[in-house]
Amino acid sequence: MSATPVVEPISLALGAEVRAVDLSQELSQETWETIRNAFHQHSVLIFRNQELAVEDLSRFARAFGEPVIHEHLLPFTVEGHPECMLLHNNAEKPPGLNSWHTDNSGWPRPPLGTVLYAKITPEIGGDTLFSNMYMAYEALSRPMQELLLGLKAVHDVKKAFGSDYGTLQRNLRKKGIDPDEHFERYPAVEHPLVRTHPTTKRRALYISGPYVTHVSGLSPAESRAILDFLYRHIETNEFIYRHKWQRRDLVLWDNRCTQHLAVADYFPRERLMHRLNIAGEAPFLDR
Ligand SMILES: O=C(O)CCC(=O)C(=O)O
Ligand SMILES: [Fe+2]
Repeated sequence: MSATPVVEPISLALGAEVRAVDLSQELSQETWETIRNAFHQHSVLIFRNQELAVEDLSRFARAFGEPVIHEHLLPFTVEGHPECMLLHNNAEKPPGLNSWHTDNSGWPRPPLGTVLYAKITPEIGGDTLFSNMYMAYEALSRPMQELLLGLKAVHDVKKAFGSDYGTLQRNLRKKGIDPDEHFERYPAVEHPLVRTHPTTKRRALYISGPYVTHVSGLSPAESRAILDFLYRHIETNEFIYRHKWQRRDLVLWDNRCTQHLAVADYFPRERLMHRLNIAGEAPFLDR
């Protein structure tokens, strides 16, 4: 029998720490319900000091949905666990991710959530920032909300894995995968700029800088102006929680209503994370 977890908000924007739970153990249905409810309420969950094997991480992810196996990331997964990616940076592999995004928005059905587990953390640096996209939407004026509700953005995997993700490109080439050829197979997709969260039913702003090429139906100048405004808007301090990692932290975030940014400030120190994506559905807007 597991004790009832304690859920404590960790910032006014989003995020809660979940205490008194050991994720290496079998948890009761009630405990999972508490965790799932906390996830929907706080969008980012933090579990400190968890000693977890890859099997434990997979079981955790499965409590929310099916773990995603990414073809292009197979060379960077734990052997025997194609669902568990390795994010490893050190003196030979400088950190590359350094921009706000929501994961894999260039796919028709982006993952609903991501699990990140800290194996090795630099003594200082390597924080991850999270921004609340419900707040970002709700803070807009009514006319701006009305405008965005009628718009869709084009998300393209080829854009994300071009210039913005130079490190991944290089690493793929090292593994014998030609990124241009590989990503040619993925057509660009259109997603609403504002999406309804399928569980909470709340509306959230849905953009992702590395993937978005333009807003459909606008002139290039209009699209640029709206996107520039929104990219600045999501960086509003009041929407943000900044996570300082400790070894054995597990963080789960909701890609449907948050964005995140991994600060690439710790070179040449080492940072190693285990990462899983949880399958999601096509973004939609209920009007
Ligand atoms: O390494 C991090 O803190 C987050 C990296 C990231 O963007 C991700 O895992 O999706
Ligand atoms: Fe990410």
